[in-house]
Amino acid sequence: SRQKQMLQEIPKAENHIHIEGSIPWALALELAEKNHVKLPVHSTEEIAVWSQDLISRKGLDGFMICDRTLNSVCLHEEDYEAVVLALAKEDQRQNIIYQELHLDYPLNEERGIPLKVVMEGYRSAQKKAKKLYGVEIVYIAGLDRTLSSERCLSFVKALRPYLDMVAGLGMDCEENGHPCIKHLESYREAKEMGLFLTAHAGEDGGADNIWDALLKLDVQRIDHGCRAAEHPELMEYLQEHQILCAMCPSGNVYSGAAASFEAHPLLTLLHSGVPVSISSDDPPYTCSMTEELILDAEKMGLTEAELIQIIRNGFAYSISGQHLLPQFD
Ligand code: ES4
Ligand code: ZN
Repeated sequence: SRQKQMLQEIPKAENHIHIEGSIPWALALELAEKNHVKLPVHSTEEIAVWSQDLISRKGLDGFMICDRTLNSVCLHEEDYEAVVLALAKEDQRQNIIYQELHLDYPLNEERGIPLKVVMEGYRSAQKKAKKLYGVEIVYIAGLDRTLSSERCLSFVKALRPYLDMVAGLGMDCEENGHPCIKHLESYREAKEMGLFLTAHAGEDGGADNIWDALLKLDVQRIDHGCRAAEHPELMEYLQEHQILCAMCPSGNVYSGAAASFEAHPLLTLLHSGVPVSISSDDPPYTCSMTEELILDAEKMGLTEAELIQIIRNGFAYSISGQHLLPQFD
């Protein structure tokens, strides 16, 4: 239809996607073979069945098992580069011209991979993505919130040599039992380093966790923020302070954070004046950003004006993509 074509062709900015959760399945299998890494799955068909089962039974924790398992195929600098370049090539196909990628180094650290290996691979891909595909990639360092505050803080400190490529700090992985406040020190340090601050909150956890992220960690953005829709005061704060909620409806439905697309809180937030944008989170498990927009438009009944507003927000509230707005308009 005409609307589908518009969503396909319009320049887009994606604010919320995780590298480790976005490794194309065929590439993951290829890297597993090259690096002699044993996986519990051996074909894209098996990965589809295995991941759907985990996510439907365990929600967000199931997503994280998939992320951690498939990411284990990355061992060398060129593997990390290949993953991000594959994402950038796909961006070009969808006309995503600017993308903010969460990189969760700690998922690699667990397997003994040095920070330098991961970061140099990602740095090289960032440069090539611009040259080869015209895609501007901005990295957000993600804290695996399940790790100790000490380990997260030392990760933040270790980012100093990479401030030319990393623009923000985020916090992700399993939310239940790991409130934002646990990583207050990391956020203090990151703020001092001049990093943009965001955190996943209000997906698995409650509104209190969103308040803590805003008032104690001083974040400039909330990833997801679903639970805010149940609290008028919180929505008013987000509206007043123009805090973007970078939402991923498919991910929320699959993880159980939202009961259905129809019951997803995005429209409530949008109608309360909260800036929201739409992203894919982990596209192999959810869908591409373009498919996400098409699906949400259909299921939530988003108008064309609302869709344009949401897509525009991706640039307007981005870390450093505001200069691309004229290209969008
Ligand atoms: C993630 Cl909280 C969350 N959701 C989906 N994918 C992820 N990767 C890392 N954290
Ligand atoms: Zn996420």
